[in-house]
Amino acid sequence: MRRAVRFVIALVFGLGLLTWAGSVIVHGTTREWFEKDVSLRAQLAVSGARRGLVANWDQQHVVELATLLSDIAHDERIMAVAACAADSSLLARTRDFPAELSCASMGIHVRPDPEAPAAAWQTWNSVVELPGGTVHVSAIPLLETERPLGYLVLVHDLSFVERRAEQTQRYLLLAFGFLALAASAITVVAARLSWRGWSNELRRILRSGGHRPEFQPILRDVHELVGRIAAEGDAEREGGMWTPQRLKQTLNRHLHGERVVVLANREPYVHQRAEDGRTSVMHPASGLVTALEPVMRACSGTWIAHGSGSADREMADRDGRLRVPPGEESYVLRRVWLTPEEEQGYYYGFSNEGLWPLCHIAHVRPSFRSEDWKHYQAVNEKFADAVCAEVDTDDPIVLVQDYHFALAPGLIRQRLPRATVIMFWHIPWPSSQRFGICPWREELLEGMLGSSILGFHTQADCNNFVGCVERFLEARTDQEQHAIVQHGRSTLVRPYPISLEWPARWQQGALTVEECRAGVVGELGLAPDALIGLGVDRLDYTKGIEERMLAVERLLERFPALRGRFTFVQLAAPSRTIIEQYRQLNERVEFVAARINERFGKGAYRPVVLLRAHHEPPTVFRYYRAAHVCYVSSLHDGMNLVAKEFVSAREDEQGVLVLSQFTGAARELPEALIVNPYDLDEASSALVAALNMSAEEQRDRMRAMRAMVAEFNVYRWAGRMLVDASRLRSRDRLTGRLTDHLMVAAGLRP
Ligand code: ADQ
Repeated sequence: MRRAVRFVIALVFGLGLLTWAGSVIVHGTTREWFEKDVSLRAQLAVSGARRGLVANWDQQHVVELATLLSDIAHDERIMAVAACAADSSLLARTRDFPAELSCASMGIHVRPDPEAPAAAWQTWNSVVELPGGTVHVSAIPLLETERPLGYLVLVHDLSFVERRAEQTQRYLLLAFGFLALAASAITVVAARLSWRGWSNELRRILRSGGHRPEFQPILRDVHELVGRIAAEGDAEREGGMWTPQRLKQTLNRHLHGERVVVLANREPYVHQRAEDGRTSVMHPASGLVTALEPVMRACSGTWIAHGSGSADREMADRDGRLRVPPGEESYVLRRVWLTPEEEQGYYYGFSNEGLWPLCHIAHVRPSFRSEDWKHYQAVNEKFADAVCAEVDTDDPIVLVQDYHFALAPGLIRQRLPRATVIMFWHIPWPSSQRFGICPWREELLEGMLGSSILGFHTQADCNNFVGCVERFLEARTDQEQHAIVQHGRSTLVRPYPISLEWPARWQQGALTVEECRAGVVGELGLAPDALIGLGVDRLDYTKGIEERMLAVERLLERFPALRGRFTFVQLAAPSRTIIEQYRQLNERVEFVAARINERFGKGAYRPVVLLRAHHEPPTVFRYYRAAHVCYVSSLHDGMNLVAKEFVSAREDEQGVLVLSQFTGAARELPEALIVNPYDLDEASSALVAALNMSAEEQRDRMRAMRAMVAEFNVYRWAGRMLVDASRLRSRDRLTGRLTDHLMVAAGLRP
């Protein structure tokens, strides 16, 4: 309270000072305006009477002249008027003309040089202090064609100007005073109603109401909620970069350090047995793993996934568990085993031949088979059971990942009604028209609405999802909360654009850009001054690899100077190779690469180097650093982390990103050269522009993109979802408690 009083006193004093300064300025200004006004009126009065004045302007007509002057003086503000001849003798004057003023004293101002021509005569205005008060005097020449007849002196009473200025000043003081009081009052009220003030106030109320024992449990929850909201406000205000430590703190602060359970099809570490019998660990080529693994290292908990590696079973315990990352062991990997039939139906069939093409506009027709659907349902059940086996509370936090598990949120909700389920959909969500072709569209939507929070990369994906729910389900959309309400439960639908850890783990101890480039040049047998283009993808038809090759072909057609100098290196990890469309893509990409090499290759020079293999992250990182330009040409992509990885690898602030407009990343990285990958002329123009771009422009663009990826990194992505989840948990706990108490009070529950 004392602080508030001090603040108000300071505010009033400050505003008072301002008011005083303001009123002085306003007084001067209003007075100036009034004087200008008076001068103008004098001019008008003279010109109105001009004809009569000219006709009677001599000693013979002094009576008529005096009458004319009296007429002019009828204006309430003109005190007196005098007519002076050209030689400054008095012709006539009104009765009240001040004796202190004479024609001679005015004349020298009207005609400073008596020899000067008539045109040089000038009107003179001045404020004069007289014993009776301040007056304004205007001496206005009277000319007849070019002949100066003399001048009129008009005396204005200025006391009204003073009166007006004082009145204005008074109103102004009043207005400022009122404003000061209102601002103080609003500030005090706002301060008291701010989060902190509000929470303190509520705490005070709670303390005073806390003597009733039946309210103790609910009050405890309200206390906790209020405290948490205040803490969240503090955290938001803290701002700054999201780091693993901050994510961990967020988890501790908001979720009491609860363990997070991740459910994803892909495991972060795959154990493979080579032909020579040795076991190795592989990091799969997957955007989901790239993003989520650093989050799990920061949060700890359990990652449940399909154990797909040939040596996975022997590296895990009886229950399929092991601690990872190897050597660091900060979280548990729980492997779930699938039969070949389950893998075929759930993974290759329904997920990758049905949902994947359904969600991507890449001109591949989705296939929906009921046997695949049955496997999909059964595997979702199996994983939901695994989640329940891994959790140690009845309200765990479960992060369900991607299109392989659309049914899992609903199944987990059935088993653990109080769980907080966050589902993140890593690929685009189609329009309702497109989604409508799926025979099990309602079941999929119902399953997903088992989530507490449903996240997509972009707002457009969220809108499409909400559109599908509105079209195919009976559910209410809560526009304000961005939520869907069904069966009395609500699911928040929000965009959380995914990103990378920052700085990249592989940066530590990495070779310099020059060393990386020299290494790649040597390895691939390129010319020392070679210009290197780069593509990095799973071999997937959504990534537009074929279109990328065609753009390179067009580039070499249009710009012959690049032949022999430009090489495009494509790292392509084989993916889903048992699916026919993927096999066909593989062949087409190989065919186009071979054709380009045949057309433009010469001697040892090959314009396209196709490295069809999985590469471990440090190798991919080395290629990013070696490249002059990285081309991401997806036909449709939820986000695309390759674009962000290229940016994160270039702390030298050089290198150009050419990016498809059909990626989620294009919305976040407008400094890339954004292209339509289907338009080969546009894409090849962008490639040549990238290769010719000045070092300064490269630096400016790369710097802006790096700032973006650094700030909106993957810790922030996870942190925002977890903070939203903690708010929901607090709210649900509170409403749950409240319902319990009301039921007890109504005698419906003992
Ligand atoms: P993906 O379709 O897997 O991800 P993307 O985001 O580009 O696509 O991530 C690919 C990852 O695989 C990158 O980390 C990349 O380094 C790695 N990779 C690619 N080729 C490789 C190779 N030859 N060898 C080794 N590693 C390779 C899905 C969605 C995306 C979304 C992510 C994350 O399709 O739109 O960005 O999930 O949500």
